[in-house]
Amino acid sequence: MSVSTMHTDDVRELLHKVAGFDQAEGQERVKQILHRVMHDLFQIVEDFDVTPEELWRAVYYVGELGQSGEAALVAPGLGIDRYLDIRMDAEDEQAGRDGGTPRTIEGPLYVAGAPLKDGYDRMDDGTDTQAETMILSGQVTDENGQPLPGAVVDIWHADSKGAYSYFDPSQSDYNLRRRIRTDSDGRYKVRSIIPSGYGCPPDGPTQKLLSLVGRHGQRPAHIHFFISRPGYKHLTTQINLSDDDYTYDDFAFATRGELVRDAVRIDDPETIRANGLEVPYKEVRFDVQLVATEDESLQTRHERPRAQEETNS
Ligand code: MBD
Ligand code: FE
Repeated sequence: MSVSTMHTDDVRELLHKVAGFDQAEGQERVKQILHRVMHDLFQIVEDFDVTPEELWRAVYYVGELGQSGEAALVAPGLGIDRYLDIRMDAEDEQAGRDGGTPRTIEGPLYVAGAPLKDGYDRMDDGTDTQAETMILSGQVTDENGQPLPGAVVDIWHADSKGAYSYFDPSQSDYNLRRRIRTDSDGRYKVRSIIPSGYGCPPDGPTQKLLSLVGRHGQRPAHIHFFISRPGYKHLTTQINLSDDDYTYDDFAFATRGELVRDAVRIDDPETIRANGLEVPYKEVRFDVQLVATEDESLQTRHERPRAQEETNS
């Protein structure tokens, strides 16, 4: 049965009151956006003849999503994070501050306040015996290739099971999370382990929705970065390792061609010893170019809820 009620006075008045348009209190911007959201939701119900059963299932899905703590996980799966990047890229281009290393999404698994070291540190606590050793290094420069000393490279990644410390309480505090201040030559270096890709919890609401549209919930092996220095645009990015089944098939849409890196196996005994290691390891290089800006609001990461980060909102 298909009926048309969107243009009736009843629905118009209902939406007007739902959005608080008849109230003096409240925020105008919220009213306008909520009005549009509810109007468009009702329009979808009309256009697709959504049944009460379907609509209630969706309402309870939202509840389930909140209870599971997966709201910020389904978001990248629905392209929200990628869409915001597309917008910020377009804004940068319009303002003439594009260029430098490309941004890509932050994801929901950052933890603020990782140990801060000069030039080098080891990121893993040595307990992940499945994992291959990784030496990750690079140089931070401006767009002309001038080295940038004193930049903070904030790095986080998963273990060999694809799990992140803090969210995986079995890992030690700040395992696989470090901040490295670049040396006088703009360089940073860490010893860590090669991460595995991430998979959404198979029984959670995110995977449930993805499966309903025939999608998987896998990310390739990747390493996250925040890179900042006064006078330069804050950069949120990641590298995705090549040779992963999902390198170009990421459920979170974070892969960008310029951000794919090989993990190169090093088994030459002299090189191994020169790096203070005893066994073969994999080397990953990631050089970063920052874009200069005088706008201080662009020099720090934008606000969002983050673990262990104080927010004012
Ligand atoms: C991750 O590790 C991640 O980076 C994103 C974007 C989503 C889920 C898990
Ligand atoms: Fe991640």
